Amino acid sequence: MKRRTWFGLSLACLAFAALLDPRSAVAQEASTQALYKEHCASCHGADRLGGQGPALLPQNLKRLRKKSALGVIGNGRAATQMPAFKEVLSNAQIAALADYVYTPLDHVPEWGAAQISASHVVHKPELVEGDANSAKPIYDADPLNVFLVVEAGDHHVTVLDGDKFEPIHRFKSRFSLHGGPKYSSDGRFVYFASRDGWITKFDMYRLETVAEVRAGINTRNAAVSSDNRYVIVGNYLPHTLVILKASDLSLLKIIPVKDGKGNSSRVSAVYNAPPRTSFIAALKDIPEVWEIRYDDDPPAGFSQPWVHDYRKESGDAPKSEQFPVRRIKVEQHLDDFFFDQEYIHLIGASRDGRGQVINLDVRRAIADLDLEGMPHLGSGITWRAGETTVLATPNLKKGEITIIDTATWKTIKRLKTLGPGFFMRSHENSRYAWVDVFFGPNRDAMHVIDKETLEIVKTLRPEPGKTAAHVEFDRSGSHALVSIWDKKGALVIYDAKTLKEVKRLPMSKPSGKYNVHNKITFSEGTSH
Ligand code: DHE
Repeated sequence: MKRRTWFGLSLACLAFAALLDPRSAVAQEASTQALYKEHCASCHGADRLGGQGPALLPQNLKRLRKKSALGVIGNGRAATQMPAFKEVLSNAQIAALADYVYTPLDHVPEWGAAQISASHVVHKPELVEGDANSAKPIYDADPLNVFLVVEAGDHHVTVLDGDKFEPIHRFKSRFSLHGGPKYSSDGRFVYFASRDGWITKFDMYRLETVAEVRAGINTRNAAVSSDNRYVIVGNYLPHTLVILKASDLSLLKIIPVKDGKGNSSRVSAVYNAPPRTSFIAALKDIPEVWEIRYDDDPPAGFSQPWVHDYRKESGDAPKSEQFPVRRIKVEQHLDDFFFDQEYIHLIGASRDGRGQVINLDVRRAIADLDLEGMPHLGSGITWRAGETTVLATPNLKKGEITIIDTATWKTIKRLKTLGPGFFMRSHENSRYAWVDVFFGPNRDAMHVIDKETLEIVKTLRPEPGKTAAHVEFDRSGSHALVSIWDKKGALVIYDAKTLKEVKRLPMSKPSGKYNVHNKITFSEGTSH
């Protein structure tokens, strides 16, 4: 008995000494790495950059709380390949793995031409340019009134007939799509971006995935040129803009995002600006906006200054450089931004709520905006109100919609809402604008605003207790589709005039929905 006590004590002392020994932390890390190698690496990549499963880096896991990550490792993830580990691993091992995947890498991983090209797959070579046999869709519905609905709950996309509100097709997407899918100008093809950097080209007529490529490790969004020749991808990790050939997604150019002094930056977002035949990118860590021209000949009135500016700023750039970059210095880093319909003004805000209007032609700020909280300008919309055009933006921190007169850039109304909102929508043919109350106790509410009186005329609660979010109108503006943002969620379709529900389709956390016509015509009521 006595011997056993001594033995127990010695073990306890040894364990305590091990805790104090700095080498034990090293041993702990090595054993966690070994666990990762044994159980996770085959799907998530030996370097945590992702593979068949998503990347396991803090930047990519931002949307997943650590507590939920413990649950996913223990219980697996329904409708995916992710198995449950609670029978195989102890709670301490699961916690160690969760800590490990939330630890930043000690170096910025490389994701250059070799990695991008190695990830590139053309699934349907015969569809790369669109095939002659399928000038029409394989389904019987108006291809311009089709919606894509991204179902974030189980990482699928539904193709929805926008006249009958019936699903035509449903397919598995890459893990965690984010941002709006971007259509080619005729609506035949669509390009999705996932947070892990996968770009997928999908044929809307044949309902097939054409090609895929991983353009970054942590991606913000993608845009497609109006001439359908290029796709540009803005990345957080690494600090690059990547230009792909739109037909087959092969790599054309990587633009390192750096200022003249060698400081690099994440890309806040990149958009196509049709009248300018250029892409516009805002940067998160350098106070600059970049305009990247994609046409072969400089637009009239633009050519000489453009070439001159570019060559002056980037030194030895050859004259024939494709995709020249023109830099616009701004006063603050831009997190979130929006354009007027003419793409002359960029209306941007930093996360601390400072807003400014930048004239892209004269290349400087021309007005400050009177904004508060954290305006979500990326979700802003414009409409004609009386003699002027107004810009309205929801706010991620305050229960208000800020309405700004774009003639004077003055705030003309702060409309109180039941809480901070995320997305706002309207349509040229509708007298109403819809905005969600995404955060707080009233997250199940959806406000409907009269665009003339600038007052809330109705507050809908499509499913009490569940978040109602993100609206998109059909082609004619006669119906508005609302998401119930829940794994056991739904798409609720409203008559846009009577504001009465007409149909409800069960769906798995339908996050965003995107109408082909409204997107390709750059409708003023929707995101671009
Ligand atoms: Fe988004 C679009 C940035 C968090 C759902 N979001 C965008 C776009 C940007 C952006 C720049 C426009 C891209 C495009 O369409 O080309 N989003 C950000 C953020 O900075 C933020 C606040 C933090 C982050 O983690 O990146 C953020 N976004 C979210 C979410 O938490 C949401 C609600 C759920 C999710 O999927 O992650 C979300 N974002 C969306 C959706 C769109 C979007 C559904 C497309 C809106 C549209 O109608 O076009």
